[in-house]
Amino acid sequence: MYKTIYIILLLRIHSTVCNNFCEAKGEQCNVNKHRYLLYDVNPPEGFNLRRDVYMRYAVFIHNLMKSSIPSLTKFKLILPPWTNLYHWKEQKLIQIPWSFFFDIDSLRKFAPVIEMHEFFDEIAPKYTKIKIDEVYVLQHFEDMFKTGIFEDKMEIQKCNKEIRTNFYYYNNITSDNIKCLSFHGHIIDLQNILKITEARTILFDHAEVALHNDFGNKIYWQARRSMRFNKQLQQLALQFRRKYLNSTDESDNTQLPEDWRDENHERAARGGPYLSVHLRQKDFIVGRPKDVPNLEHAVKQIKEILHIQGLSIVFIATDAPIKEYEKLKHYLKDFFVYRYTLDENLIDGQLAIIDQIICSHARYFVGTHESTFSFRIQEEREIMGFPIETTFNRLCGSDINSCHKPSVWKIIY
Ligand SMILES: Nc1nc2c(ncn2[C@@H]2O[C@H](COP(=O)(O)OP(=O)(O)O)[C@@H](O)[C@H]2O)c(=O)[nH]1
Ligand SMILES: *[C@@H]1O[C@H](CO)[C@@H](O)[C@H](O)[C@H]1NC(C)=O
Ligand SMILES: *[C@@H]1O[C@H](CO)[C@@H](O)[C@H](O)[C@H]1NC(C)=O
Ligand SMILES: [Mg+2]
Repeated sequence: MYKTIYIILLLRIHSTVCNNFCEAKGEQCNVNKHRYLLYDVNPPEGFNLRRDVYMRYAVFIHNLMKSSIPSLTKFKLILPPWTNLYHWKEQKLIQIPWSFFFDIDSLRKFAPVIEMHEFFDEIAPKYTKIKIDEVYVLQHFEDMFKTGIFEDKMEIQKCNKEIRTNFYYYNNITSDNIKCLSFHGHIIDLQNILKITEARTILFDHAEVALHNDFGNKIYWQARRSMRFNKQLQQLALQFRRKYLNSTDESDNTQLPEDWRDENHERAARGGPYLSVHLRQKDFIVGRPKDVPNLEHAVKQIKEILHIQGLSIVFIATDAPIKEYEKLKHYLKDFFVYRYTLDENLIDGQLAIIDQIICSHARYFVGTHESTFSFRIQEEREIMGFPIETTFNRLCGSDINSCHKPSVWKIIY
């Protein structure tokens, strides 16, 4: 009996040593070894578009798991750390893990994802440099824009601009093999790359160039539903709802099961007795006055909605400076106006998520035209099962005549 345990232990130790050895040498010694898919997104893109890009790659990997080609089923997806986002105040080049925002266990129920630090632990002994086997920087075909003829294809080509793969600003990750991949098409086409290589680590940069395969279908919504927020942020949002908005999941009928896979199709959410507004300002107000209201115009519309909906409480999520918010609150002094107060312990991205959670639980939501921040709130409300007409609404800009309601993307199970 002791002998057996001893042998098992020996085997264990041996296999770890072997793994480390192989990994350091980049050799193949264990047939079941994992492969790793990394991706990154064009630096100027914001948080909520990045969430959409994640979904494309999560669905991609989810489908690869079902592949009949064994080498394609071995991939894990590395969650790209959040660095230096344009909208965030902290401009330090730090790498923030996904667990700050999302519930990683929940993501894993959809696709085999790991955080960067887990990748480090799995792939290399500490304090060594990691060389990514193959890097593909996706780019658009320049000639397609010239000819106006768009067809699905991909090809290794000269790089359009100077390549700026930054490896998430880690100075211990490099690659000797960086190519530009002109690409037009859907993400499934990237399988062709994975099929013809034995590379163990592959990075797609400017990953947003590859489009969704199945936008809006059942698998898409599974991926979306798996993106539950970090539990601490959910808790903070709940406390705020209880304290200021008379809103609880029981009274609002917004309870969800612990596991997103147990969610049902019922459309029975009521929401807390408040209006929620996502008023995107900053870069949006400069670029698109026809579609995005200024403060005064927003106030007028908010009053109207409160009146029609018979509500007296309004929750405001906005990226406007605090002074602007104070002005807005003043204009709305006949109502109860709230925003989530800044919390020193949280970073900008976390505050933004709390804003999104509170907005999604309102009886009625109105967002900003073409803001991905608003889109993500709408999806959250679809998951909870709100009536369509309480979700797909937007504030109008100066061009009232062409202010159409947002597209309705209904949840599919
Ligand atoms: N806290 C908070 N942050 C916001 C709000 N609106 C925008 N932001 C910030 O600005 C960023 C907007 O970028 P993005 O996520 O790309 O959404 P989009 O540009 O509106 O499509 C968000 O990620 C937030 O960091 C808001 O209502 N509340
Ligand atoms: C690479 O650097 C990061 C940040 O400095 C560190 O956390 C990580 O452990 C390093 N990876 C390896 C394999 O040494
Ligand atoms: C809070 O909500 C409950 C049920 O939704 C309602 O009965 C109660 O009157 C509300 N309280 C206030 C202060 O609005
Ligand atoms: Mg943006």
